[in-house]
Amino acid sequence: MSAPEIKKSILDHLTYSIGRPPSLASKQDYYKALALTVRDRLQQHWVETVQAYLEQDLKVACYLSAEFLMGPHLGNNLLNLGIENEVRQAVKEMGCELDELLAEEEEPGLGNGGLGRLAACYMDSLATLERLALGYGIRYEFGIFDQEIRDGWQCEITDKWLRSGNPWEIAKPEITYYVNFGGHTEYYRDEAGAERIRWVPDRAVKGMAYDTPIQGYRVNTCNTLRLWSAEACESFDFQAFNTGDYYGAVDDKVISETITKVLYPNDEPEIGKRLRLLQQYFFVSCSLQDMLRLLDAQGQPTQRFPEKFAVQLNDTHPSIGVAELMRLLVDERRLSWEDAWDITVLTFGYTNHTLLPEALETWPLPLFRELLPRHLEIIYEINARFLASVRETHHQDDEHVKRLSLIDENGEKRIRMAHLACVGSHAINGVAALHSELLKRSVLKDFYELWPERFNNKTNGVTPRRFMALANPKLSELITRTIGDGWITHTEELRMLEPFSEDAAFRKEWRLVKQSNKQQLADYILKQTGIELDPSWMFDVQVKRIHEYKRQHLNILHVITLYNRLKRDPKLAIAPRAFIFGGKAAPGYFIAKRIIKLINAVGEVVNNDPDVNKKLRVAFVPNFNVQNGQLIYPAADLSEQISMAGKEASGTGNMKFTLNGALTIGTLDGANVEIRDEVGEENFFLFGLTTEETLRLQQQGYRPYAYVEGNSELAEAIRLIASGHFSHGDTEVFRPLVDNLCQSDPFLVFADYADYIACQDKVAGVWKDPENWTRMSILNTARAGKFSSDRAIREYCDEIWDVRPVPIMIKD
Ligand code: 26R
Repeated sequence: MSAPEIKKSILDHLTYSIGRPPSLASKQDYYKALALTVRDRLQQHWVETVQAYLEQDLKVACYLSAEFLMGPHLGNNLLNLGIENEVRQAVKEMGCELDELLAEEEEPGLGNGGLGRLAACYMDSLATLERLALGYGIRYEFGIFDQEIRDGWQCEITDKWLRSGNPWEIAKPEITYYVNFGGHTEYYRDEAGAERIRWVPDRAVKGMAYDTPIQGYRVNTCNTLRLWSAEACESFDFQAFNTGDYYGAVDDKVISETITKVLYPNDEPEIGKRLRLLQQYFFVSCSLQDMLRLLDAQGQPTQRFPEKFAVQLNDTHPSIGVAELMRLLVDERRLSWEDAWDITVLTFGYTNHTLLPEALETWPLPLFRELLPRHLEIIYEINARFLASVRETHHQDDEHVKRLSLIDENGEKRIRMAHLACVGSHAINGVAALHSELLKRSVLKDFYELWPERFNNKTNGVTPRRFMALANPKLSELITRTIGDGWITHTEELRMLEPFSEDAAFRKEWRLVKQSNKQQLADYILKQTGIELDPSWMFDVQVKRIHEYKRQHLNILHVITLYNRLKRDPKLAIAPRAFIFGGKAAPGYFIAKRIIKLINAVGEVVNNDPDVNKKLRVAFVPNFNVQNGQLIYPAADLSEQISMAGKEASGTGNMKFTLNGALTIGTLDGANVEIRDEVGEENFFLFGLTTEETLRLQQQGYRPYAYVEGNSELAEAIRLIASGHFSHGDTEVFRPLVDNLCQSDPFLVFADYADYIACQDKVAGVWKDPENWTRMSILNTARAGKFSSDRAIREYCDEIWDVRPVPIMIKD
């Protein structure tokens, strides 16, 4: 692919695909023409990959996820194809800057946070490791909302990511499936006279596939992300139309198309949201039907399903798949229950992503019966057989059996989706070593005792392509110049950087890169917020969803503490710091929204007070997403990973920061534990209670106010918030937050405050010695290789899925 060829292709697309002469084409037109040019290159790999799959007897990894937070495609595809320089040259000759065209892309934000981004990283690694894979999900018309900050408050704006079209997807109108809802079930006799059950639904929706190519890094493998969009079966209800009810006639269309309208912006369950259950069943049914069709297309018998597909459930959101596969096999393909069940359990694996008991999905039984009456029966049958075997072979008492049941009978009856996922899967994993241990001890204890062999750990990882090579080109160039470019696909090679931490010239270059990344972020923040940051200051960063358990308020208490120290003694020598926050709150999460307001309120006071603003600044980056994340991670000096121990399943932002050379201040939570093990305790700022200590403290009866009474700096900080100091005298706005902390403090902010502040003081001390800080920074990057999603995906492929590499040959 030479620059002239690329140029010609772009011009052709302008004319033939977009229909604009170059003289009239806008930046968006050029972006689209370029995207189509790149897509053409992917297409060849794509066709060959599908071909290989159809011709050879291969197993495919199917990743079922309600969320895929892909981020912009163009830059990543240029990187993976290795044609960035040629493209830059080509567009320059047409009077465009590549960076401007890259900025034209609306990022597909089809996810909330960690879980959706993990799915995207895994798709990248699967293709790069040349494993055949299909990502199955939902093509939401509106992804995660755009966040604006007005007067310090979060405002949610609809994410119209498709408004200018999407050049990366290809609609496949021939790949459609019917998905039924509602109605009832009945007995009937089949041709052989056997009594069977059938589902007589009262509504159907059509699901149509939209495919997006997922190109591996410098390989020919190009996998598919297949997202389902709901359409009405018939665009008109002719019955209603003929009886004169014109508007009633389009009603069904309107209802069915709402199924894939919008991503639920919660990472907390909103009890019993009917549309969410519809979404889950819709995409899972389409996906399983698609797999069966692929099996048929290859002339394979149904029995071979588990040899052809490994289906991973990304949390419980797709776990209805267990019942749906049973229905497809027993009702539609007429397999015996026993055969169908063997296939199902061999097929599925289940990944758990949260320990928060309130986040474990359950569905009210009446809702389930109304929408999926046949699935409810199937779940009853699975449950009956499961509990009978438990009673028989494990001699469990009634209490135990109740705890294991797929139905929660305490109060209003509900289906426990995590239990369905466990029973229907041969492998169950957590996403960090600590998390997997805690799963076995807490929420899934009873299942662990039943089937210890099903439990395993798969520590999360992130793709070094997007989050280093693409996001941090300067650091990547320095690393590659020093140790070669093997690290991009073999991150363990980053270890070769270790000796360079003792090389003063290398350290200087390392610092210059960080400095330049910080300047870029400062420019962005100035443009977005009007807040000026000095890139020579320490950039202390916390970006992630806003959640009480993640404790952004602990961070802001540190800011207030420093503010108070400086107000008391304006000459106090403290290392200047910019506190950078970013993240979205679920629109209905009252406390989280107030935490955002508090951060901005403290920022307003700090940034405008000449006594302190030469040493402290606070910025809240609006609309944290994949795109600006790529600017933020490379610019951080300090990464805040301060969740209450035992609450963060893994975290993946923590890994992105470490790979980019930030030092971490963190608790022993999630993957922080493993990050510290890898980089060395001397290169990690640890504070806070351990999981065991938090449990003990809460058992003993935690009294948060005692910590306020025992710590004058904490008392002063809380008093200041309550007094209206940061809210123009308004003593109401932060009252719910202050009361919550003083009275219950469910995530032990106060209990960890003193240790956090002491640790931050240590951070400030280390920062004073830039050579040492740089040394530590280099060692963090050098030892972060474990946290590549390539390592994680290799483990999934080898230990759960049995999916082997398949090099794709390109035939000319
Ligand atoms: C029930 C439903 C509304 C729901 C509950 C919980 C939806 C979403 C969630 C959030 C969970 C599943 C989640 O995103 N977990 C995150 O997964 C990441 C990837 O494994 C982890 O890094 C992160 O620690 C964890 O919070």
